[in-house]
Amino acid sequence: MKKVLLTGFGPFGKESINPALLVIQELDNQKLVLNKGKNNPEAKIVSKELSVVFRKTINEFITIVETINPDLILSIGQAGGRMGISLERIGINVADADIADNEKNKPRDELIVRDGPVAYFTTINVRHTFNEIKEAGIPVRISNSAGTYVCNNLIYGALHYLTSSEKFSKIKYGFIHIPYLPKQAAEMKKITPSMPLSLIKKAILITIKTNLD
Ligand code: PCA
Repeated sequence: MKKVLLTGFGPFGKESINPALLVIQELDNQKLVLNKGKNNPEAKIVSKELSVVFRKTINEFITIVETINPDLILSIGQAGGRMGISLERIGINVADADIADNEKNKPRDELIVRDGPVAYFTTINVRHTFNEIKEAGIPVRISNSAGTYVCNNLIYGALHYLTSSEKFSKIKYGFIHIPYLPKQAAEMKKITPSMPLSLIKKAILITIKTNLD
């Protein structure tokens, strides 16, 4: 049976929840039937939380990949204020924070990997995934910037590790930024976009099915 690793971040900044963590917890241990007509589950989800801490998140990621050896990896993070599901296309070699991470690091204009390439593309099929999620009636965009905070740190660090690894270079890696939940948005003074967990969950399952072959 194929293994899908989902990673998600916990709360950070002023937030007390992170929908990324809630959704991966709901999906943990779920089994998937990939092709209609077959009854046996062919993939299993394993979910792991990563720290909202620069560098540490990459080291945790590497340890988890080496333990689990998954076929596909999707990392999930919150992008509060975005209108829908964001399929991230790229991670850049920049760590530049406007708010401190959960261990009070606040890098400014730093490289993630000295002498590393400027950027890495995520390795899931972003366009095909976009089409499938849209087809299911869920608001989705392809995003060309995951920012320069901890999520981008993970994307760049994960892809730098995977692409230069002999053992893991074939593992596909994707990153999905998700909006606030309605209950988070309801607390805000300004009307703010949000998406229910059920739709976020559906978009993640579509992404998995689209990219596992
Ligand atoms: N979102 C932040 C870090 C953790 C998360 O869920 C980001 O977009 O960088």
